[in-house]
Amino acid sequence: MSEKLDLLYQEFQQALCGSASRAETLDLKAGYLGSKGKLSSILKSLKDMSPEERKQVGSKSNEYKNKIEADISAKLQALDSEEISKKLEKQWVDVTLKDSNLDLGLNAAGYHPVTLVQREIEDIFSSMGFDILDGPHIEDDWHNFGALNIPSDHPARDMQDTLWFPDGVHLLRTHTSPVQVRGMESKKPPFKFIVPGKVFRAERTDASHETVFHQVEGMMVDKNITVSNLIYFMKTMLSEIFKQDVKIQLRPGFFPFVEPGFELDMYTEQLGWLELIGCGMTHPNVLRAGGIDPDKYSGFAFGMGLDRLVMMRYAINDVRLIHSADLRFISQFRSF
Ligand code: FA5
Repeated sequence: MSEKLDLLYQEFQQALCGSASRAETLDLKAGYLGSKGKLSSILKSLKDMSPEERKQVGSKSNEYKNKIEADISAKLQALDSEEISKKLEKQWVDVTLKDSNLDLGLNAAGYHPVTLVQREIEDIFSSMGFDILDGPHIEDDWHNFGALNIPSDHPARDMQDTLWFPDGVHLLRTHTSPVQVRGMESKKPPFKFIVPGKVFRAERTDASHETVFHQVEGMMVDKNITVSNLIYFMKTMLSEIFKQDVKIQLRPGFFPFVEPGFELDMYTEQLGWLELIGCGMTHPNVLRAGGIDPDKYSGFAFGMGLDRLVMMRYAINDVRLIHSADLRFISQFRSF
């Protein structure tokens, strides 16, 4: 029996040598150590042996069992590292390799025109003491509508075609105005801030309408703020951006969160009058929703179409070019 065990181990070693995969190796293990395995059946037959033989065969079988286990795990390790080296051979990357034709966005195209104008606006407003805030793209009903004096049954909700999440509470913000509410929640008056960012509407696109576009919100709250403060900041910003005295007009405009409310249009030779900014004096209900006493403080707010401003600045005649990711378009702004 002792010789039979030696032979069994030799046979195992040969088979292990020929095993080329993890699966084969594990099969082999089962063939020897599994419940119906070759070594296991010898161990099972111990009960029919004489006490002397049982002792001898028992201890030898255990010795081989341990050896087989050790051999198997060494083999599995060897197979693993072989596989890793094979992968490394196939998938190596030369990190020092330079491809002079690689079209890196920054070198080839410069910054996106929206980024360029956004940065200018941020500079202009920070030089006038405004903070720059950010807010989430996924908003809730309260911040996008409720706190802005637009209750759930208000027809003004239909002015902006909203992309809702299935829970009926969350939505992709339709304007940057919810950050007015977040600003009021986090600051104590007096304060003034702007909020540049992306907004989303389920709109049909045309030359001046996109579904994803950019706005810059602004809000100023202090004692005795009036419409003349609003006009001053709007004119200063536009004159800085266009490097000239700009022609603007204010028309009455309805936004539930301001009273009075205005549409501000701007004129250029190429594009004529273009509706650019919604603005007005912050409605007392909105100040209250933000925890501010409207009897003590007043404020103005504005929401500007950044893409439209970019269009005027660079005489771009179709807003859809802005998100086209077309390098022929984007690379024209490299010099700014
Ligand atoms: C608003 O979104 C208000 N939240 C603005 C506001 C803020 C008013 C604070 C008062 C106080 P409106 O839907 O008009 O308003 O959009 C504001 C600006 O975004 C527009 O003047 C226009 O320049 C731009 N805009 C609107 N829809 C689109 C669109 N589909 N594509 C590109 N620009 C757009």
